Amino acid sequence: MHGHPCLGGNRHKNGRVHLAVAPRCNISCAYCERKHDCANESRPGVTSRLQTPRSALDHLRQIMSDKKMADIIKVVGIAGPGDPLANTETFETFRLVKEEFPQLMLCMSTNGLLLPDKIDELLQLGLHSLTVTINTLSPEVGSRIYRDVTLDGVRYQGAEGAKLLIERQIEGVRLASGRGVVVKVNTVLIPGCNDGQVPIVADTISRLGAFVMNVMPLIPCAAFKDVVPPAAEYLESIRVANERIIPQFRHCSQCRADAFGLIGAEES
Ligand code: CLF
Ligand code: SF4
Repeated sequence: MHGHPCLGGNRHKNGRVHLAVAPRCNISCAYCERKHDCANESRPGVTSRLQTPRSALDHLRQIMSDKKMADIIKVVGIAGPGDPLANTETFETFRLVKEEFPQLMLCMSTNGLLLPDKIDELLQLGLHSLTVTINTLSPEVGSRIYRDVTLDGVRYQGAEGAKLLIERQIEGVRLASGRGVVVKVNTVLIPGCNDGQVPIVADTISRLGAFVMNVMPLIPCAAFKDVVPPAAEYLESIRVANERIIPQFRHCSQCRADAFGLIGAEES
């Protein structure tokens, strides 16, 4: 995918910069501790230094002034520490980056709640690729994963909140894929909670036009701190079982919201 390290480009050669400009979130996942990076795309347990859009641009300039890094970096991603779409700074940052570094692909990771409302703006900014974290399509299962969901100033809880989130995630993936954005779906595998949901999510996102699925192991945290994370063999068996439905991504390193360089050779 034109050098995108998470979407089939050579990840030993091509890298990304994450700009940590998005602190706020509009949902509450049971595996998230808000003082950490978004667990849907970034590794919890490390607190990022927040950047303003201007300081993020300065940071990117500094990285790109290094000849070696400038050759490596192909993608600028916003992946937290909260949900990018819940922060106006995300849009301002993309605008600044696109103006100065038009050759870099813009990428974003979101819980999807605001995606149907924001897709036009993202397309205008030239968004190339998008990750949406979808852990379940069942409001009942979702009520165990999402403690609350806030939309237009109203807080929804339990299955009602989960249903609202799921409907908007599906609509967002449909709209984005249909309009040419490369969509990856992350599913956090939470043993004993959403195992049975993975093939249902895989089937639905495949029909909606998603490009690849990334089944990620739960990192036990917050309300799920005592859940035993999936063993590597179990995770691999889930990926193999769903590979027939949609391609599976296997090289995710659950990056920090401020990581840069080659994936797996972390700098931040
Ligand atoms: Fe960043 Fe994510 Fe874009 Fe990649 S990361 S916003 S799609 S540029 Fe990649 Fe990192 Fe895994 Fe994400 S290895 S956590 S999948
Ligand atoms: Fe935390 Fe990310 Fe979930 Fe928001 S979407 S609650 S930041 S894990």
